[in-house]
Amino acid sequence: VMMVIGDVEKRLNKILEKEGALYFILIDPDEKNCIDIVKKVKDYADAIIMGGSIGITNLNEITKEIKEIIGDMPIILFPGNVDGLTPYADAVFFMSLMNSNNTYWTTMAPTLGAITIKKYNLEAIPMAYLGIEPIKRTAVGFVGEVNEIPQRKPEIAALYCLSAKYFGMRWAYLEAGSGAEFPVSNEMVAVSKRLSDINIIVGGGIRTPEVAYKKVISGADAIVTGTLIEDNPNMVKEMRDAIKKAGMEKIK
Ligand code: 1GP
Repeated sequence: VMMVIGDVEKRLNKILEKEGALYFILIDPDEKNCIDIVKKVKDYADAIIMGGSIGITNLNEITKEIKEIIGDMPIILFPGNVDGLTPYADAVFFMSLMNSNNTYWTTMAPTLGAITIKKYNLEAIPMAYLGIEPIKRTAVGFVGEVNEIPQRKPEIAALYCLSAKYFGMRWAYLEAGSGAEFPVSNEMVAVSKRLSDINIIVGGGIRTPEVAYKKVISGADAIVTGTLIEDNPNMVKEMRDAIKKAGMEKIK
């Protein structure tokens, strides 16, 4: 069996081995000042992930511009739909919203997008995208028709992560939704990591370095922040420091 792992994923795994945790900054290309945000945060993220659930304007131009600013830091697309692809990125999270009620989001959107990914020569990184309570109150929960996983049932998230692993996915994203009132619980992160041992990304509603620190200690391999950095780019260093501190404690 050939494992097709490209440069971006290899590089992320290398950082994980050395530093124990990754920090991804989510940039919404529809945000008016996204270029200014990238300029402020470029030295602190391990990758820029790019996407949004509603509307995408000028993705090619914006991605080109961001690439010029960040140099060799990877841009990984986090597409909200089949139109969230551009050849100017390095990679794409090839994802199934596994707990959507609509097969468009579990399999049809990725299937329709697949040929574009090939044409654009993007590295596809296989990822389970899992919608966790309170995601229904956020844009992605609404658009993605998510059958949200209750926070009180961490073992359900863990089972999805194990299923994802058996499907050959190397990453799972526990998503509470952008701007969520509260993030995915530490316990849910812990059991998901323990059962599946694939790379666990945690995002949605993470607003403080302390919270990020605990997610990593619990087992998160990568932390995503979007809203926090849009609102307050000056937090980026503190966030990175907390994530890396927890990562180092985890691997020593
Ligand atoms: C959304 O998990 C990300 O996909 C980021 O969420 O905007 O709440 O940081 P926030």
